[in-house]
Formats: sequence, structure tokens, C-alpha cells
Amino acid sequence: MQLNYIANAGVPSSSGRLISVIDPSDGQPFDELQRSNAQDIDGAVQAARQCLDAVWSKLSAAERGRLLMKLSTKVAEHADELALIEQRDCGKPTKQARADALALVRYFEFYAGACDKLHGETLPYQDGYSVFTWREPHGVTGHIIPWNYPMQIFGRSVGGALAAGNVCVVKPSEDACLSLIRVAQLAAEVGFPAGAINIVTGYGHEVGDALARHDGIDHISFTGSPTVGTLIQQVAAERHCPVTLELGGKSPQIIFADADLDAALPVVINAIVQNAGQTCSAGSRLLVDQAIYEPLLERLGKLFANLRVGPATMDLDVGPLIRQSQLQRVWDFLSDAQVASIPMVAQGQIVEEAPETGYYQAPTLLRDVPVMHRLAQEEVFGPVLAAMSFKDEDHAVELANATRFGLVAGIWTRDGARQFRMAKRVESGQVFINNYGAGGGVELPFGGVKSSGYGREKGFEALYGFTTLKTVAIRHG
Ligand code: TXE
Repeated sequence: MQLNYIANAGVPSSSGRLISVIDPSDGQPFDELQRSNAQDIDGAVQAARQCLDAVWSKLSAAERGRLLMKLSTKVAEHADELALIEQRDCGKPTKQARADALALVRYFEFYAGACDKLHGETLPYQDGYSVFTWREPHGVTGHIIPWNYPMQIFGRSVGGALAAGNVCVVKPSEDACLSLIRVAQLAAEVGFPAGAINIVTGYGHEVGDALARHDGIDHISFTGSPTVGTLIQQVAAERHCPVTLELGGKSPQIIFADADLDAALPVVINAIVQNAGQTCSAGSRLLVDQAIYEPLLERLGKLFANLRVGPATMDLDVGPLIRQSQLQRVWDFLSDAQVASIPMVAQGQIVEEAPETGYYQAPTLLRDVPVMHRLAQEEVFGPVLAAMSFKDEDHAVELANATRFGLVAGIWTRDGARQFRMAKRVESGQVFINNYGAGGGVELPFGGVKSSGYGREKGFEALYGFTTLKTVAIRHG
């Protein structure tokens, strides 16, 4: 049984209630976690505040950096253990679970080095004045984390917040949070003071809501669905608490006739099947120059048909989805596709070893998806790729921008001038040209435009979001 982790100690919820932890590979429970409530959040916020006032705010930036670096090293030492935890909890194939653990190592390393590089400015002003700015932490930051990449999202969110001088109360997803409890324990082992990192588990509408409403939370970082993001924003607005929202996308992969298809196609496939398509930046729309639409779909269809789906430990191309309701969500999209007579080009295969009680979906390539159909508009969050063709560059831009999202875009062309034009015209927080999220992108600011949210995490830019700016004007003499 898992406990909350508050002030460097395992703590049961005051509710006395538990939630079963399910293995998505077989649908069976294998652990239990605390079903926490508002009282538990209150305890965590108090612990965090005490830590901030008594210890954390007294550390120099370099000392915070050293702690984060120690944590990075510790996580690296425990990478295999953490990957195994994440694998069972989320249903991630081994390669993915390991990549996530190593990304966490890298986030802490990056933010360790960033702590003492964050500074204000001096500003020109009237004669007889000196004016400068300080970057100050918000104080106690709240982090509501989803189940698709617990370790990675913890790294980018909590890593940045700690580096900027905040202390953190984390509400991981009820569907996957075991790795984060372990990381908080490792942080205590390397010397993080009690209260710097607090983990409170439970349901979103109970404990997540309590976190968002708590007066002692000075900033909220949320990654999840647009529906809940809206709720968080409304709740936060009542007490003017700043929020960073990352609400997913419907990201296009745009392939022009001059693209290097040998390079593009494996990346296009990975961008939709990685983590079984449960990725905010999944490349879920494929926009293809009509001149190469047919041959490209034929090639891609063959590759899709070869994809294999099975239990996480088999380490195939695709693992299970997180839970039954996510699987049902994907089925609903696919049955809508059938009703609308959207042609299916190809589907991968679920292996025989996959238990019937697991949450498996074969990767599916659909073609000629009408731009306004929900398959081209809404996040499926499963391994389903919606292809459509475009006539020319203007048409490609029109299709790319025809959703309410704008998180990531991939553009594939050898034409340098077009690369720039497209990068400028596509409405998106990130644009990748002739690659898609190469190397994980810990260093690259990440976040959306339009309904994909606002604020940036990852990279140095995140530190601006996790701080507030104080302007100091001194009149001399
Ligand atoms: O998300 P929720 P769900 C999208 C994706 C997916 C859909 C639904 O399209 O299919 O959302 O997933 C907490 N107050 N993304 O239902 O509910 C919840 O406990 C405060 C995209 O799992 O938004 C969890 O910790 N918190 C996304 C977190 O919010 C609340 C990743 C996300 O869960 C809450 C996940 C409330 N009232 C889903 N209700 C991405 N951007 O990567 C829930 N939560």
C-alpha cells in the first residue's frame, strides 16, 4: 500500500480510504494508494510553507542547484527501478519507460545547472535613480500531473519550480503515480528538506480540486484535459492565482512532395504510436501533398500493418492504453469513423499473448478524414492517425490551423524558404522541421497556443513562469 509523501514521511490519508492501482497490461489490481481529501492537501501545504520559510528560502541558488544535481544522480542510479515502476503503472513498453526515467534524470540535471543563472536586470530610468528587477519564486506551487508521462511531467514541472526557489505540492493522477512517490523518497535521501516536495494522491475532483482552491497555493501548473483545465482556471481566477495550462493538441505532420520520406515515415509513425498515442504532442493528423498522397499512404499502410501491440513487458511497438474508459474513448472515435465512412488504410496487430482483460488498441491509419470531423478536431489519445491531402502550401496552412489546438507541428520539406514560411504561418507552440521532438527536448520551451493552453514549461523559459518579477527603484541621496 502506498502512502502520501508529506514532509519527507509516508502519511496515510485522513479519509482512511484507498484507491486500487490497476496494471493496464492485464487490467488487474496490484497495489493501493491513498484516496486523499482537502484536509490532506492542507497538511501538505502547511508542510511546504514551513519548509519555504524556515529552510528553502534561505538556501542560495547554487545550493538548490547542488541538491537538484544530487537528485539527478540518484534518479540515474535508480533509473531501472523507476522504469519498472512506471512500466507496470502506465503500461509502457520497456524502451519507453527507460526513456522516461532518463528524461527525469536530464530534467533535474538541466534545472540544477539553471538555478544560479536566473537573474533580473538593471533598467535605465530617470537621473538620480537606480532601478533593477528581482526574479522571486511564487512560494508554494501546486502541480496537477496526468498519467501519460508521470516522471517526465514531474521533471519539467517540479524541476523548474524548485530551481526557481519554490516548494511543491504535487497531485499526481489516480491512474499512475507510483514512480513519483518513489522519486520524492529519493529526494529526501539526497537531502531535500522536509516539505520541499510533497505528494498527495487521490481523485481529481476531490484532492485536485482542493489543491486548486487552497489559498496557500501561489501558482498552479496543470497538464491534462481541456475540460479540467478550464475548471482549474476558473477556480484559480477566484483568488487570482496564476496558472500554467498544458491541455494537449491535435498536432499536424505536414509532408510536402519534396520531403525525405525515408526519414519522415518512421518519425511520423513513432509520433502517433509512442505511449500508445497517449501523448499531448502526438502527431495525430497527417497532412500530405496530393502529389504523393497515394504512394505515401501505401507505404505507410504497410508499416502500420507491421506494428505489434502487447503487454508492456514484451516491449513491442505499442503497449496498452491506461484504462478501460480510454480504450472506450478510442473505440467511440473509430465507430464514428465507420458511421462517416472514413476509409481505414491499415491496422497493426494485437499479439496473442495480450490478456483479454488488458486495454489494447491496434494502431489505426485512416484516410480522407474530413477536416471538420471530430477525428481531425479532437484529441483521440490513442494510436489513431487521421490522414488528409492538401493542394498547395496555402491549403496545408489552412488545414494545419483548422483546429482549436496549437501545441506542436511537424513540417517535412527540403525547400529552405518554405521551411521558414511554414514555421511562421503554422499556429503552434513548437514547430519541428524535418524532425519531430528529436532528443526529448528538455531544453526546448514547451506549451501551446489557442486551446492547447498557455505558459511554457521545459527549458530555461519555464523559470520565468515559476517566478514573479519585482521591480525595485532607488532614488539616491
Ligand atoms: O484527464 P484529466 P483524463 C486529455 C486526453 C485524454 C483526456 C481525458 O485527451 O483522453 O484528457 O483524460 C486531475 N480538479 N489529456 O480524464 O481528468 C486528474 O486527477 C483538479 C491530455 O485522465 O484532465 C489528473 O491528475 N484536478 C493530457 C489530471 O487532472 C483534476 C494528459 C488530468 O486528468 C480534476 C491527460 C478537478 N476537477 C489527459 N479532475 C496532456 N495534455 O498531456 C481531474 N483532475
